[in-house]
Amino acid sequence: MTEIDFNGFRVFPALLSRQIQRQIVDEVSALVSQSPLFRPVMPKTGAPFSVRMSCLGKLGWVSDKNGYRYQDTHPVTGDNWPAIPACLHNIWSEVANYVKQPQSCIVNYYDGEAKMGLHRDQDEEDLDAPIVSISLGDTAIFRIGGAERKGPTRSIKLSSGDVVVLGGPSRHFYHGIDRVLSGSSRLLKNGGRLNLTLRCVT
Ligand code: MD6
Ligand code: FE
Repeated sequence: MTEIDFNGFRVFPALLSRQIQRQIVDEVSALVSQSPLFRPVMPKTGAPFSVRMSCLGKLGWVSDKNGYRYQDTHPVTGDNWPAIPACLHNIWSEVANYVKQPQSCIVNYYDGEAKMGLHRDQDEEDLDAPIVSISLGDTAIFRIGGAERKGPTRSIKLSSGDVVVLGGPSRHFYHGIDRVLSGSSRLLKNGGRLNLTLRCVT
């Protein structure tokens, strides 16, 4: 079922069963313990992000004083990123409607205070491929606008188990997280929200 579908922006509310959500959290938590969450900083200003992040797959996205980019190693450990688990490839196959499989999964963790400013994802070379986003844990207030930063936006609640696809024109739309509703889910042991975004990069 898709509740919202415009310009290739699709929301699949509660696509993932509680059992699958738990399986994903268990598998991703084990991988993130080898490839720990780090706090990126903004290029130029060096201001820290409020989210902490890690990545899975051949390529991971990093942000530091040198800019935004994809690279094949973790910026702190220097190790390659762990592989994307099969359960995430399966979700991509179910909703992405794209010939390739994702090469990268960005793992974002939001504690009570974390949010993410309005941005577009433009560091991928394959700008035709959709991005698939999986929400786990506390509910987030997601904001989506259009191709221009100044245009109108709407806000959508994303709950644990919801899956979003940014495909077609919406692949280039501004979006962000206004805030996370602390304590709204009991999925994650320590609370907070986990967001997984699957991408094709090259
Ligand atoms: C988040 N998501 O849900 C942030 N980017 O925590 C994103 O920034 C995002 O949901 C590209 C495509 C889908 C997304
Ligand atoms: Fe994004």
